[in-house]
Amino acid sequence: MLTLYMAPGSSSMAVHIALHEVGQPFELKRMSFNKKDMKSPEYLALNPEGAVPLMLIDGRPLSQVAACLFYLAKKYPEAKLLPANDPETEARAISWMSFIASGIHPVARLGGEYVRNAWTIAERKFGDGDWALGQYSIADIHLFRLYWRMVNRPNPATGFPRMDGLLERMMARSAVKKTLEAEAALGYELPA
Ligand SMILES: N[C@@H](CCC(=O)N[C@@H](CS)C(=O)NCC(=O)O)C(=O)O
Repeated sequence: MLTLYMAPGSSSMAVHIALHEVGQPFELKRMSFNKKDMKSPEYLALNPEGAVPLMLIDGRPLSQVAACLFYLAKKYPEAKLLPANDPETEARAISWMSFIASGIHPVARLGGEYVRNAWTIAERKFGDGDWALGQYSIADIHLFRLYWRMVNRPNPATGFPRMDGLLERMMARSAVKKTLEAEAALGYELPA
């Protein structure tokens, strides 16, 4: 059984999308920033990082967006979230997800030039294709979540046509629609 500890609109949204993509049954545990759920002793015992996402795989905790996405893509190859048996493409997925986690996510709240620089790098790295790795993958899911969040903040940075194209292609996917509907119904409670 798969269980996702999540807060609507936050980093956990990427894992929520991937869970819909793989089509496996899962349950959600809704966490609240306002109630400081991620810092409760019970949760810290499960995830000492004090953050979402956390996925339980038959009760065993797995943290970090990149790790959860990688697990789902490898465990359920029929969902085609990573090309099978291709070490170079897998490495490119890790390159993207490492950059997203270390180069885009940490600057998201700083705004201004920090955000603009991060998305300028992403725009260049993305190239002219439809998807980060040439075909749809977990890298697109991870990238989409951050870009979706950025464009939904007040005064978003603009001028990233490749990221706008990715946003549009992602919003057309049924897994993304289901995730956005479910998370909106739970209610957003995001930090500034
Ligand atoms: N590098 C982590 C980042 C996770 C993270 O920062 N999660 C935020 C939500 S976007 C969180 O849960 N913060 C806890 C808090 O603010 O109390 C990942 O990729 O999973």
